[in-house]
Amino acid sequence: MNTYFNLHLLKSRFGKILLALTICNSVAGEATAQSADTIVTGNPVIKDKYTADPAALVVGDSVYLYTGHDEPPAGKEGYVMHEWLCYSSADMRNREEHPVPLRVKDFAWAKGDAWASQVIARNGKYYWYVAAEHGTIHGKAIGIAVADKPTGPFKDARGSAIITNDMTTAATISWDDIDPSVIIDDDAQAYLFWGNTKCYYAKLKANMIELDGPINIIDLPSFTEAPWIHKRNGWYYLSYAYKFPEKIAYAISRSVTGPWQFKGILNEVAGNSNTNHQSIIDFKGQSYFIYHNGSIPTQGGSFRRSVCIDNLYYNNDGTIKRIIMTTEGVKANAKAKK
Ligand code: FUB
Repeated sequence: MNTYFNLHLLKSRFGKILLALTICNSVAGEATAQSADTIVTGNPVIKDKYTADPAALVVGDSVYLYTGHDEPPAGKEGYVMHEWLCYSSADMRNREEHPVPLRVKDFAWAKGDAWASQVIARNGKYYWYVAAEHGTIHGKAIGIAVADKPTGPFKDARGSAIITNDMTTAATISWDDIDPSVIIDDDAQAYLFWGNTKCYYAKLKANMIELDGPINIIDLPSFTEAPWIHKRNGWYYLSYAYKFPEKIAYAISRSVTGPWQFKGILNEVAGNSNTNHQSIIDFKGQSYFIYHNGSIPTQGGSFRRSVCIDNLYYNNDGTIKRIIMTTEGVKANAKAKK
């Protein structure tokens, strides 16, 4: 069987570039073609910008998708990231982009690098935990912005970073304080997870912008970065980027503070990208795995990444089936309001 790809760039009468990708399968000389629509709105889900480090938040009937924005100039290989982006979707397949709600320059203490982030809601406010390069304390740091709406506008909630590199000495690298992920447990205690090479966590005060205890370390096999903490049916899930190039692995526990049982690989190396950075949510009866790869032709790659969405399925015992990364992406959620 020969598989080949026809790429058509069509310019609509509204001036938008529409990428119509038709996959044709040739079996014994007979060609069949998938619907172009299936591919146009499939993976990657954002085609007009390079997006990375997805973090999704369910708010009522919508999912807000926050991403980083890869903007390296032609010829440069390295992370060039100045801002975070925000999209919303009612059905996980179609989405709208909102005006840029947060830039790294909105944090006076930061000097660059709008790296991975997560937004979480509490008491009618939206707290955006971000990683950025600190301006005066060597290394990466974690800051928090706050807004009254999921689309912003967001502003620095503290005027300083909550985590700086001098607060974590277990790793000698300067970029171990990245990739924040936050959970509010059933007893209302919030926890911040983060890390690179070491996975850290600490309690947060109810105001969501101050630590409420010591910084702890979780021992996870081949932990690289990108912890994502979520809870479902009595199990806590700590998924993370595993080894390098990154796969995504996960551990489960009956308590947010562990002990954690390693459950193996969840997602394989993503196409054309050495990072994979996942977000996991449930929305209207379906579970989703949101991640990035480097699949936009022809410049896509490890520093020009693209967010993708595929289905995630749990087993009856709470473990998760291996993710199948697809070109088609997810169907429109049938339970979403029209
Ligand atoms: O986007 C910059 C960094 O690359 C993130 O903080 C990591 O998770 C990796 O995706």
